This record gives sequence, C-alpha cells and structure tokens, in this order.
Amino acid sequence: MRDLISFEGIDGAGKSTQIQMLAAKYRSHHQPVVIVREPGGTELGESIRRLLLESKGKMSIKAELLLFAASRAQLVNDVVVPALENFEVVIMDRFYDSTTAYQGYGRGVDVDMIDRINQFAADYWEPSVTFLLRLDPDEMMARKRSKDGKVGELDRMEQAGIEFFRKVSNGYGMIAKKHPNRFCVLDASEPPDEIHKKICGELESRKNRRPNWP
Ligand code: Z5A
Repeated sequence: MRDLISFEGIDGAGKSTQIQMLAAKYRSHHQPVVIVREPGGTELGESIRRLLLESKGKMSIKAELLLFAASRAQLVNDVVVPALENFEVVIMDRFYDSTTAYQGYGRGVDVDMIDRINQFAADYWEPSVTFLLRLDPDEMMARKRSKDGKVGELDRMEQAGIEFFRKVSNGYGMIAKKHPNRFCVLDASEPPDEIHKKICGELESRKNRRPNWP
C-alpha cells in the first residue's frame, strides 16, 4: 500500500508524538513506513534547516520562503517520490501547508503566489490526508516551558513571538476550510492516545479514497 500523509500545526502541537504512534501501528502490521520532516530529510535539506533555524544574520522573507521550498523540492525528489513508487507509506512532519501558514498568513506573503511555489516544489504531489493538530498558541508556550517555568532557547522561527503564532494558527484554520476533503482537524489538547485513535479511525474511513497520483 502506498500513502502520503502529512501532519501540520503550530510548534509543540504534538505532531512528532502522533507520527511516532502512527508509524508504530503501521510497522506492527508489517507495512513499510518512511517518516520525513520539513525542513530537512536530505543532506541538502538538513543544511538548509540549519540556515533557516540557526542562522543569526538577517534573512529576508523571500529568502526564507524560497529556502523552505528548496528543501522541499529536494525531499520530494530524493525521498518522497521514490518511497511512494516503492509502495511505502510516507508520513510527513510538515509539508507545503506550513509555508502557506507561516510565510503566507504569518509573514504576509501573497498566498496565491505561495500556492504556485508550493506546487512547483512538491512536483504537484498532494497528501491523501493532512492531520491538523490545533493548539492554542498560549498552550504552545506552556508546553515549551521547562519544569522551572522558563522557555528554553528559541530557534530563529520560534523567536517570532505570540502574535505571529496567532496569525499562523488562524491561517491553518483558513487552509483547512479551503481543503475540507483533504484536512482532518483535531484538538491537540486531548490526550495523545485519544488523538491517535481518531487518526486511525479517519485513515480507516478513507482507505479507498486516494488522490489520482501519477
Ligand atoms: N516552517 C515554516 O515556517 N515554513 C515551512 O514551510 C516549514 C516549516 C516546513 C520547523 O520546526 C519550523 O519551521 C517551525 C515551522 C517552520 N517553526 N516554528 N516556529 P521544527 O521542525 O523544529 O519543529 P515543529 O515542527 O515546529 O515542532 P516540534 O517542536 O517538533 O513539535 P511537535 O512535533 O508538534 O510536538 P511534539 O514534539 O510531539 O510535542 C511537543 C511537547 O508536547 C512534548 O513535550 C510532548 O510530550 C508534548 N505533547 C505531545 N502531545 C501532547 C498532548 N496531546 N497533550 C499534552 N502534551 C503533549
């Protein structure tokens, strides 16, 4: 079986937690699974990730957007498409909806133009389902706080501030409304096991509905 599943949401929403649980479930049924993260997932992509998250120098919004797209183009070419062609399940920890949410709704870049860049970078592949884990940005900050109540060191994107994350979160809501068939919106404040059950139920109900992939 091949499938392309993406997880989206603001930082700390629980994407990695759910992805690990889902991958374990597939593997327990002997289904090969590939997990990839954006930005990253290839040698070039991981170098771009360091630039995007760790760079201390100035970065223009256009440069930021195109670096995310460049990482994605390499990942789709080197990992995603070969895995799908090999009938594996690919689970993506973020895909192009992140660019629409963060650089589009968050930073204010024209969303229609981002759509075109996204399609080009992703070679027109789209997930069969996108799980959006919705978390209140204030709750996100609470999850980031360490046990002593302080937020640890923030990367370049995380330094954008709570107002930015509110815009990103609202943006995700708008993207999900625009693509109601692809998106499954979940409450990220529920316990991880409950969320996992809902994800499995959703995948079961969609198993005969795959996009018309090449
Ligand atoms: N970005 C962008 O701007 N444009 C793009 O096109 C792309 C990305 C692709 C990548 O960050 C950054 O790049 C990100 C978006 C931007 N930036 N910001 N800001 P990343 O890859 O380093 O990290 P992330 O994806 O944003 O988040 P994360 O830290 O990996 O979080 P997560 O995977 O969603 O959550 P988690 O690690 O599973 O859980 C976080 C904590 O919450 C952890 O302690 C868990 O134990 C806990 N948790 C998990 N689930 C629950 C529930 N259900 N209840 C309570 N606590 C929970």
